[in-house]
Formats: sequence, C-alpha cells, structure tokens
Amino acid sequence: ALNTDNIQSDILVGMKKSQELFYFFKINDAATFKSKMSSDIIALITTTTEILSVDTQPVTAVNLAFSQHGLDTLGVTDDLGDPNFTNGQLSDLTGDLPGPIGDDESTWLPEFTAGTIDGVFLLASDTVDNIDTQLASIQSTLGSSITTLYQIQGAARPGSEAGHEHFGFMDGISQPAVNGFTNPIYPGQTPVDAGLFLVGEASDPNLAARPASGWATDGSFLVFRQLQQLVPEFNEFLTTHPLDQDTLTPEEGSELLGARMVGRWKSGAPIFLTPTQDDPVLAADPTRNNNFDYLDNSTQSNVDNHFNQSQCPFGAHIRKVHPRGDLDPSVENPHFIIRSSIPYGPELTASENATGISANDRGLAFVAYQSDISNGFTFLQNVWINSVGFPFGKYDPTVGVDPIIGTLNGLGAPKNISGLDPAVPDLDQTDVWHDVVLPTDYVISKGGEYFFSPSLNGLAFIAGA
Ligand code: N7H
Repeated sequence: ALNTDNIQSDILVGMKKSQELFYFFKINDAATFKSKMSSDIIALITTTTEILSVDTQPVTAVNLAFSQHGLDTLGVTDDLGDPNFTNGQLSDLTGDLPGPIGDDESTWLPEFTAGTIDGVFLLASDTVDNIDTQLASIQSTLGSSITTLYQIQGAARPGSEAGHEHFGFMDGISQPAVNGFTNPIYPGQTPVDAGLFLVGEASDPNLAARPASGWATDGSFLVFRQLQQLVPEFNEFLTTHPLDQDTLTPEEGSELLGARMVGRWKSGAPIFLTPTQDDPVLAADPTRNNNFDYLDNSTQSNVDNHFNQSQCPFGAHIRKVHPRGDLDPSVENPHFIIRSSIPYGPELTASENATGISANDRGLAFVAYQSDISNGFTFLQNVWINSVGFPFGKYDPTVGVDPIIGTLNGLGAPKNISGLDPAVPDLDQTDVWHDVVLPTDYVISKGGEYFFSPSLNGLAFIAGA
C-alpha cells in the first residue's frame, strides 16, 4: 500500500472542492522561506489520507510545488532525473526531445515566459473567502520572503454545469486506476503501477535517476497549463456546421459534431457506446460510462476499427489521449497521466453569445501528474495530440490533430479532421475520406510551467537544504 500520509492530496485524489486558487510566487529570501516552511507551512499541507475522508478534510486544502528554478533558489542541488522539469516548460516550445509541444510563444503570458516562477500554492475550498483567508495567513507567515507573481482563480461552473468544462462537456470521468490505491476499480479503468505517477516507488521506471537519499520519493511532477477556451467561437463553429442534416435538426446536428470532436456527449456519455444520441443515464453510471475500448463489438478485433469510424472518430479528443484498444497496453500504459484540472474565468455573457466573440478570458487551469514528463504530458501533446497520423496504422493515414486541443505548426492554422461526419465514416479503398475542416484553434495555450510536488518528507528535506 502507498504511504498516503506522505503524499500531497491533489496527486492521486484531487482537491475535492469547488474553488481552487493557483498562487504563483517568487522566493526572495531562501533562508526565511525555509525556516517558515518548517515552522508553519508544512503543517498546512493536505495529505492524501486527509482528503479521502470528509471528516478530516480541512476547510481549505493546501498543496505546494516547486519549479526547478525554485529548488535551485532554495539550495536543493539534487537532480530529480527529469530533463523536462529541469529545463522548464518554456524550453519545450523549441526543444529537440520529445519535440515541440505545439505552443506559439507569442500567446504565452509574460508571467510564464519570464522563467521566474519558483513555486505554486494550490488552495482549494468551498468558497473564495476561505481561500483568501488562508492565502492572507500564508502571506503573513512568509512576509517579504516571497513575492506574488500571478494567480488564477479556478471554479466549478454553476448549477447543473458543475463538473463540466467551459465548452459544456462533463470532465473528470476517466482516470487510470493506481495499483495498491484505487478502490473500487470501475469497468474500463486501466490499473497501472503507482510508479507512473509517484517518483521513487519500486515501479518508478526512472528509479535509478532519482536522488540517492530518497527525499523525492512519493513526489510527482505537476504539469500546469493555462488553456484559454474560445467558447463563443467554438459554439459558432458547431452552429454553422451541423452534421447529418437529413435526419437531425440543426441543433442535434451541432450537438453531434461537438460530441464527435470530444468522444463524449456533453453529459459524459461515450459516443462509442451511444453514437447517435446522448444517454444521460449511461453518463451517470460509473460502472458503464468508461467501459469501452474502440474494438469491434462482434469480433473484439481492431481490424474493423482500422477503417470504421462510425462509433467514434479515430481522432476524437479522448481517443487521441487514451486510445484504449487501438494500442497494445504495453505501448499505451507508460503514457497515462492523472488529471486534476478546474475551469477558470466567468460564464459566457449574453453579448459574447450574440456576437460569437470572446470578450473574457476563460478556459481550463490544466493540471496533470506523472513521474516522467516526457512520457506523460509532452509525449501526449507532441506524439499523439499534435500528430496528424495518430492513431497510427489506420486506413486513413491522416487522422488529423486532436480537434479540441491539437495545433498544427503555425498558430490557428486550419485543421483537417477525419471521420467527424458519421455519414461518411466507413469507406472502402476507392472512396475519398471526407474531412471536416476546423478553421482555427479554439483552445489557446497562455503558458505554463513544470513543478515538483514533493512528499511531506520531501518538503521537510527541502526546508533543511
Ligand atoms: Fe482532455 N474537453 O472538454 O473537450 N478532456 N481536455 N486533455 N483529456 C477529457 O473522460 C478537454 C487536455 C485528457 O481516459 C474529457 O474524464 C478540454 C490536455 C485525457 O478516455 C473532456 C481541454 C490533455 C483524458 C476533455 C483538455 C488532456 C481527457 C472527457 C483543454 C493532455 C481522459 C472527460 C481546454 C495533454 C481520456 C473524461 C480517457 C478527457 C476536454 C485538455 C488529456 C470533456 C476542453 C492538454 C488523458
């Protein structure tokens, strides 16, 4: 079993609250910061054990993670064994291996391009007031040893949209199961080793590269991304390109297009199981809503699935990032991440709806945990999401980039996506594949950073460094 008293809460469980602040800071005075860590801050950090029971959940959950720049500033000299973390996220815009993550630096906020972020506090609670109170207390403890660089206030969307991201789709349904931790494991959930997410576990593929003293054990790399979503523009595209106009109303045709781009209906029901209409009962049933594999129902072979996109386009968002039966598990499993994202920004205004133009910044405060960033986030973004050929080996060799978050070289370039239209999903060799062309990007990266979320023991080590 895992040492859940030692692991920060967000990594395996999430923050379990409707409001979450990401507070990015710079360290001015390492000695004072470390002494306050020991005397006050570490006691505030919420563990996995605490978040699991409502009886022990704090009013405001607190997690703390550092960038490489922050660890350097604090005098931690050990190499954590993850080159992407060491070099920072900005260097993955132009780096060689594992290649560019597709962002255009011109869309990054100066807060993220400056390379000065040392750490981030994650503060989560039921109200923004609680968060502000906790933040004020932390700031008063740390005084001038830190400076605020940037903050993003995340929030669950209101009412019946709770749990849905800003395009309107239910999020947070599918996560890998962690061996020795996740219980129950629902049908369709893939059990994988804890070492894919937690550094220093026996199953950590990079165990030999970790600090010999073991202080990094039970920590995880936190990939943060501020992903702006152009919601009225996305909605306008769906409205003006309804599918299957012979049998569906324009509204239904637009809804179907959105569902085929994501791979789930807005309710969360997977289109592979219910391809022509939404099924909210299925969506709400955790024993069924993740139980599918993209394999042919009758033969359980993937032969048919090399040319048949009737149940789900090859390039649907959730198929790109978790191809299930399209790949052998030994090939796919190293690339699982645990997601802990939350929407940020206001609801759509009436005038944004009317004009189809975003006037406010809103999107996803994207958080993903893994023990190897080059196998997790950057691999998914570069090799699967942004590759027009992935899933490889399909009858149509140009599947297209991920229609939700993929980018072609060149910001906002039009993107051809195969199989979105179910009227022509299953073609023989003489037919021409019919692509739907997305005129531009509806998700724009505003930047991000790589952090290390240490264990409680690891935080104590850092404080003593
Ligand atoms: Fe995605 N969306 O609303 O369209 N995502 N995602 N994501 N995502 C998922 O199954 C979305 C992003 C993954 O196991 C769902 O839990 C949006 C990045 C993975 O079958 C929905 C953005 C990366 C899964 C969305 C965004 C991923 C997943 C269905 C950005 C990785 C699990 C809910 C603004 C680099 C797939 C669910 C599985 C699911 C959306 C970003 C990865 C609705 C809007 C950057 C691994």
